[in-house]
Amino acid sequence: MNASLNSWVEEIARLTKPDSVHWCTGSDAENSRLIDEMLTTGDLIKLNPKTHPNCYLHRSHPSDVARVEHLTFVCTRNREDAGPNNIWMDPAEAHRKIDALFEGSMRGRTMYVIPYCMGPIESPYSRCGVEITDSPYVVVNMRIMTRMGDAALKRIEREGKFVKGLHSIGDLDPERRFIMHFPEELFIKSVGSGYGGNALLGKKCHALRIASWQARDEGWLAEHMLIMGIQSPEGQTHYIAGAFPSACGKTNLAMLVPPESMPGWKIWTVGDDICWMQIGKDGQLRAINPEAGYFGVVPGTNRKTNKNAYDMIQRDTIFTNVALTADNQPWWEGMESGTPALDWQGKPYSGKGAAAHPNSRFTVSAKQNPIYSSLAEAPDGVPISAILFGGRRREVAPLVYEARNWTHGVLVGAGMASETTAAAVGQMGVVRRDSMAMKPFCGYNFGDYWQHWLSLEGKTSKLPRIFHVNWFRQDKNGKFMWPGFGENLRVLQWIANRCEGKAGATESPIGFVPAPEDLNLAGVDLDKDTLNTLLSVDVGAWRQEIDAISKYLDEFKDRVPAKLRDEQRTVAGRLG
Ligand code: GTP
Ligand code: SPV
Ligand code: MN
Repeated sequence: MNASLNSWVEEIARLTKPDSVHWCTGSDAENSRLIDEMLTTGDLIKLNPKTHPNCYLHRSHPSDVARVEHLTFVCTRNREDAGPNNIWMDPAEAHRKIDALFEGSMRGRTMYVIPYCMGPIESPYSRCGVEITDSPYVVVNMRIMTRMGDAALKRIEREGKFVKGLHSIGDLDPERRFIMHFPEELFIKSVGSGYGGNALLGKKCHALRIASWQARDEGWLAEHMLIMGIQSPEGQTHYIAGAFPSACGKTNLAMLVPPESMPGWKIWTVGDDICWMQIGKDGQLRAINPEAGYFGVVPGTNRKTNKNAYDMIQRDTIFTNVALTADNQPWWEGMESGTPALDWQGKPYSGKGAAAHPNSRFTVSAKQNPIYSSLAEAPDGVPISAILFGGRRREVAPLVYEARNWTHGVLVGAGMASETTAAAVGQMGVVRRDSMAMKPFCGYNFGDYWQHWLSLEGKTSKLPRIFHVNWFRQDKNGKFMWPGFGENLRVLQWIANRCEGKAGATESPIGFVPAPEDLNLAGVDLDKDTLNTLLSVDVGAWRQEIDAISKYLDEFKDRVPAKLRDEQRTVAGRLG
């Protein structure tokens, strides 16, 4: 047994005073026992076994349904290292404050020790962690989302290095809820929330906030990106990584079902939320998915929007905060059949408002995905041909455009903006800057992060091309102008062809935009005017956009790379 791990576990037990300590092995028997316990306590409700075998519903506390960015801290010795993109607290003060809440917080409960590996156990790109928690819901979710248990513990014992995560649900009072990161100590402390991104510490806390810090030091990237393979009818496959903010379409794009009018095209999912990339020996940027499952947005998922996702969650799935039908089937907005009897809080559904919480989620093993890539567990990852940045923009951003070069692409990512969604507590539908979809997840100063992105250009000549996409343009009646979902493949086809130098484009002040005839639109229901609007660049609106980006860069003061500043001025100059 690893001595430092053991003494840390003992130290935490002395602080939190649990009734007992359980080291998780990840076995089936352990999982069944935890589920049975939660069925007894009411933490889980068994769903209809005839329609949804081995599926469960968890209802979280009504004040605990999403990430809490205003209660999420990055605690670095030097305040500037956390940057204006994070809320900072002095590490000593942060430890004092949060340890007071951990004091005796596990009394009467079991303390679970979860060794886990982010990434395939055998991959050199993978990194391990240990989460200590008093929540059995966290244990069963971590078992789906990570490689959890004995195999991970072996790797930890061999390597000696791991990220520490301490979690307690505390009393669930938002006044005593904090998610704290100590990147210099590889330490995470989270108290007062049982919700996914706040409590499953392997995910956003480790694989993004801590990992992004490690990645900068070690020369790689930890990103909020999907990874997918797109295979043409000729059999050529390109791997694409895409950064869209929370609840902006990563899972759906990664599991895309090709439209009937595009026979022969195939999509393969490598990952749907997090992507770790390193420059491989071949000079290519290679990506792994550090996760083993999906913690996906439920509302909107149906046979038409995403049959793969819909089919995947009919068995062996944990649902959080969905509604229930009279015969105990899960129900959510966008479901095409059934009627909700109980809302997400378990109250009789009144017919007013949403029955399922807009941020209700499914947790499911990636192995249940019908299009799980055969290379998803490859130790060396997959080579990335293109990087997509995208947001939810009802106006301004065209359907797709390509950056001129790497530096311009980094500016496109840095300047990204998107409307806020239900994935985090706060106002919805407000446009905010969300660089590389990492605003809530970058564990250090964005200025340094952009510099890190720029620096990759000096390390290889084989970097991917960079594109920006927007599926969310709206007309004056608020209707989405682009059909989205499976039809997004038409944009991916253009992107794949651009990577091969085979597709046309028109140069605009913001980059290369396809003309209508450059896209394969056979079989899509779209009128000419709508298409022209989707592919147009409104120079006036973009002047305002580049001004807004310039002001945004100002917030990062002297940490803004001069090269990024120059690039922003170049684009402003092109817009006139
Ligand atoms: P996180 O798990 O929060 O990081 O989100 P995500 O980026 O994986 O988002 P997801 O794919 O779950 O999509 C969120 C919402 O956007 C769902 O309600 C989808 O139905 C909707 N959505 C996804 N793709 C499209 C699209 O192409 N067009 C439209 N109109 N909606 C979409
Ligand atoms: C997100 O909010 O981007 C998610 C869900 O993927 S959570 O794991 O809660 O962060
Ligand atoms: Mn996410």
